[in-house]
Order: sequence, then C-alpha cells, then structure tokens
Amino acid sequence: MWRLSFLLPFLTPCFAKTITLDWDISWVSASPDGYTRPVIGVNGQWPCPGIEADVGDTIVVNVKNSLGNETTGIHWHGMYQQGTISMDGASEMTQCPIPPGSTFTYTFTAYPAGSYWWHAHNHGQYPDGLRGPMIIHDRRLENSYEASSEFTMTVSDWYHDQMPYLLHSYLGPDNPNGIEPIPNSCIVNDAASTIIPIRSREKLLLRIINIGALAHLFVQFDSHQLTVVAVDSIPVRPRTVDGIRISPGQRYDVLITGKPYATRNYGLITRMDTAIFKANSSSSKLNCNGILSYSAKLSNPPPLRTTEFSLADDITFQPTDNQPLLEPVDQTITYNPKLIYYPNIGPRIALGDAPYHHQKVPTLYTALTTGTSATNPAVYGKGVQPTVLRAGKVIQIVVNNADTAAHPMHLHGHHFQVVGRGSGTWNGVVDVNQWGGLSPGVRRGPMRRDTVDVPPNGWVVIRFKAERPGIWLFHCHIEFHVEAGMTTTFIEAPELLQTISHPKIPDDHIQVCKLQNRPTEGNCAGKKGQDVLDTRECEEGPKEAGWG
Ligand SMILES: *[C@@H]1O[C@H](CO)[C@@H](O)[C@H](O)[C@H]1NC(C)=O
Ligand SMILES: *[C@@H]1O[C@H](CO)[C@@H](O)[C@H](O)[C@H]1NC(C)=O
Ligand SMILES: [Cu+2]
Repeated sequence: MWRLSFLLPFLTPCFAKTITLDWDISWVSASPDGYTRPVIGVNGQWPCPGIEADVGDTIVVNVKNSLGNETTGIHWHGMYQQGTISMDGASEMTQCPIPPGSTFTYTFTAYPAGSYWWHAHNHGQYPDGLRGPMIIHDRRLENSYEASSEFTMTVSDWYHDQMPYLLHSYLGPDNPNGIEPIPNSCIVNDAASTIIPIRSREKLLLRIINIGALAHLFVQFDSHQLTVVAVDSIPVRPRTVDGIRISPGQRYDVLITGKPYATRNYGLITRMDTAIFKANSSSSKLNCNGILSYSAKLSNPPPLRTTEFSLADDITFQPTDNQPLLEPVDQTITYNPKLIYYPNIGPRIALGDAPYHHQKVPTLYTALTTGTSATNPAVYGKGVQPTVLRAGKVIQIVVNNADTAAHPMHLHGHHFQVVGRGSGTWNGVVDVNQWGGLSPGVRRGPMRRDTVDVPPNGWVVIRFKAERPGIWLFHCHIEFHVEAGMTTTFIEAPELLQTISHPKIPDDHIQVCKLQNRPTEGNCAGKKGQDVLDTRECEEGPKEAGWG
C-alpha cells in the first residue's frame, strides 16, 4: 500500500505545469492593525504572496535571504513531499537554516489538493509575518461544489513586538509558569478588516486558514450559515454550521449561499478565544471584522459584536472517502506533555521525555548517511526525541494534555485519523464504542486532518499508516510552544528513504550547511563509520533563550 502512495506524485497528468517563484525575503514596514512595525515580507511586499497551483503541478520557489540579521527556512504545511522530503522546509530537521545572503531552492509536487499555507519553520519566525495561503486546486472536486466564486480568508492573532523579543521573555527565567504573551490584536487577510464579495443566490467557496501564532479564533457571519466541505483539505460530507473555531495551522473550506434579495451587506466576526490566554487580555483587541458584500452601493453594517458562538465539534465531520478506521494498531506512542522550569534558564515544554533540541546534523541527513544504523533512534540524538516508524505499520498516538489550554498538534506530511477525544487521561480502552468524544460515524471512517486540538485537561487519540518515508515532525502549532521544545521527530521508514524514496540532497542545500561549518553526514554530532553510535557531542537539554 505504501508503494502506491509513494508513487502517486509521479503519476501526475501530462498537462501538469511548473510554477516558478523568485522570493527575496527582507524586512519591510507594515501596519495591519494601525500600529506600524517591521515585518518580514517577500520581494519588498507585505502581506506575503499566496501560492496557487493545480494538483500535480511542480512548485519551484527560489528563496534569497535578504534579512541581514536572521536565518530562515520555509515549510509547505500539509504537502506530502514524497520523493522530496528535503523540501519540507523544517529548519534543523530537513535542512540547515538559510543564513543571511544565501539562496536556496525548494522544488516539490503540489499534492494533495486543498487549502494549505506556507510559513517560516525557523526559530519562531513566522509570526513576524513570513507566511501566506497556499491553494492546491482540484477542479473536479471544486466543480462538484457548484460554487461560482471563491475567496481565501486568513485569520491570525497579531503582536506589536517582534518574535525574538517575545521569545526571549517567554523562554526566560522570569517566566516560571510559561505564560504566553497575549497578542495585541486580531487580523484578517493581514488587515484589520476584509471585504468578501458575494452575489445573490450564488454559492461562494470560502477557504478559512488560521496562520496565527497562539490564538484559536471563532469565525461567524451575520445571518449566513457555513456549509463545511473540507477540514484541513480532507473533503467531508457537507454539514451546515453557524460558526467555526479554528486553531493555528487549521483550515476549513466552507460554502456560503448568497441571499436571494439582499438589501444590505452583512458583517462577519473573527474573535480570539480567550480560553487559551493565561495572562490578562483586557488590553488586547480580541475582534476583527469583515463585510460580506453584495454590492458596494448597499450599506455596510457596524462591526459585529458577538461573544457567544455556536460551534460544531470537528470530530463529528465525516470524510467523503469513508476511509475505514485503521486497525489493528502496530505501535502506540503516548505523550504526556509537561511544562518544566529550569532555574536560570526558563520554562520549556517536553512532549516526549525532554524538550526538543536540534542537532549539528539535520535529522534527515543523519537518516540518509548512517546506513543500517538509521533504524537505531540513538543515532539521531535524544535531543530530537526520535521515534523510528517501520514501513506500513499502523501507528497510534495518544496525547494526554494536563495544561489548562488546548494544544493544536500538527503532524508533518500526513493526514491522521482522529479516533477519539475526551477529558481527563485516556483510559486505554480500545473498544471504539466506548471511547469518549467518539463520533457515531467512526465505523464508517473517522475524521481526518493534519492539525488537531487536544482539549485542556483532556486527551486525543490519532492513527495513521507509516507509508510515507520521511523525517516528520509532530509538534504543537502554537509557535511559542514549538520554541519551548514541544516537538518530537518521527523517522518514518528510513531504510526506504535511503534507497528508493529520496534523490540526492541538492548542492545548494549542502552549501548552506557548509557556510555554517555544519556537517551534513553522520549521526547527530557528525560521527560516522565505527563512531556512528558515539553521541557524546550531540546536543541535549535546554539552553538560554537566544535572540533568534
Ligand atoms: C533585524 O532587523 C530588523 C529590521 O531592521 C529589526 O527590526 C529587528 O529588530 C532585527 N532583529 C534582531 C534580532 O536584531
Ligand atoms: C486586567 O487588567 C486590567 C487593566 O489593564 C484591570 O482593570 C483588570 O482588573 C485586570 N483583570 C484581571 C482579571 O486581573
Ligand atoms: Cu501547545
């Protein structure tokens, strides 16, 4: 089965095209919510460009880092990257960070279809603005929606301070309880407000993407319901809801039907969910607004002020392909994330045994150059919290969350089945009929997505098949938690990675490591041959928070 999905990107139709983008990444000034600050833009512009492609196209992005004072690296959230794992863009895991002045090319297949986004995956950088939507069209699927127009709406929290400063204080010794900084405001399409055009009677396909750092957001429209048709790009049986709650990293594709006779325009509200905030948010602008506009000639309503939202539980959506529950489970991995305070250093979060710590050699390069030792987790270094997954196995992951706030957990390169969710700690019961939070449709096929909320004081159980050779991160999508170490690494089918499923690492990728005097072969510390199991020089344990 893994062989088939491994081959899929190469079975692209002959009309697939190549989209080449040249991105010069630099600091620019912007004021999305009225406050002017430096942000990271592309080709002198901010908001950054979105990417649009048809499924099967080849996307080539030539990146030049002109930031001067920060490294960078770009991740294409949700792409399967089969045969191109070195293009996943996770700095320190699938590449070295791109230093200032360097260039670096990403080439990958636009697969699978749906609403995605791209963002820096480099030392907490994307909340400074380096992110944008990425839409992979499947025209046949989209035609089935009978929508006559489409619109992409990104939603996000927003900070006036820059991430290196925010991280320095969040990760510093004066923050023993790991209290996350509160966003100053909410923005929509990187602005204080957005206008979504709609015509009477038409169906509009709206793609909602949370590109933020911390906040979960409610989205609701005045007098218009939302018919959800895809969840993190997985098509689901259409279901009409009043509103959604969307976590960082998540996407919802919804249909909105225009009223037959509109005599005015309608408002929409996006509001940050304060449940995730541990500090006082009274000075934060929680709402941002927009207009569903039938005509510029009609009057616009005042901003919506909704504070009560009626929400659908995402676990109850049913994928249209009815992919059956993956059974039996071959390997269960249980995570009990915990906050650890290191005196004189600061708070960190361990998802596995200890907070994540990157190594001298990017984990992918270790997997490709350590021969038969690549199936031994030790060669990667304890710091990256490695788990080796064997090809074709059904993997079950349990996350028990003792925190008072939800964690949106993201797995690179996969959509996983969300088979159960509940409060407290999972009791290990495998009778699907008794699992808390289980959708009645689970027998027909559980909901799948790539970023799932683990509720406060609660648990989630997910499953996927290890059929995509690669180095895949499993991490919380709250960017502060990523930097606190809430990440683990799956080494999926390394023996296949070395043989059939990965071409040579491109020279420009090797070059950026060389520029930083970093080895590109061997174990976590660059040791090879007889010394491949010598991990004494590998990185472990928290260090002082840097400045980016
Ligand atoms: C990097 O340069 C930008 C633009 O001048 C500045 O706003 C930012 O604070 C600098 N970052 C660091 C970490 O010094
Ligand atoms: C939050 O801060 C405001 C002032 O900024 C204060 O009036 C309010 O009492 C604080 N709320 C709590 C719960 O501490
Ligand atoms: Cu988190």
